[in-house]
Amino acid sequence: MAPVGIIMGSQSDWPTMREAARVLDELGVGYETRIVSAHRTPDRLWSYGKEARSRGIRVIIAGAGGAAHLPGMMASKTSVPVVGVPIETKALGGLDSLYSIVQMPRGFPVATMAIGAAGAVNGALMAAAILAVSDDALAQRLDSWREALSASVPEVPHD
Ligand code: RP5
Repeated sequence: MAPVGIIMGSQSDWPTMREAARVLDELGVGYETRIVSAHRTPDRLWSYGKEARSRGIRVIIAGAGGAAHLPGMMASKTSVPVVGVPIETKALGGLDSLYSIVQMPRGFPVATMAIGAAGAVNGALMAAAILAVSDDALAQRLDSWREALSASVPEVPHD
């Protein structure tokens, strides 16, 4: 069973969340993808959260936009760590998503990333780092990924 669940509130979130999938592919981390909406499919959210741990999910990356209740609701339903990705929105630029995800009441944390694609990429890296705590081979792959990123940054800007 895949250790990472990438979930999102809508099909429209996939262009952002596929960035997380891409990074997990690069790191050789298995994942599944699901559309789980807190508002439109609450029963699906409930059963996904209830079964996540017993199905072998070890980290959940949850992307949602607007009144973005998915990551927080998921965190209330499972003790599997939830990494939240605020989707950029047309109306409010994703600040609505960010505030909805980051301001969890005490007791039910969501590790909240940056708005948009950067957040999706970092969500995957955070999930990998969590798994790497007990997986030395993955820790090594994560270090190599970071070294490659550093090596790709030129010292001098060019036109
Ligand atoms: C949220 O509503 C989703 O996460 C999505 O970001 C937003 C808009 O969804 P659509 O109307 O595009 O399906 O639940």
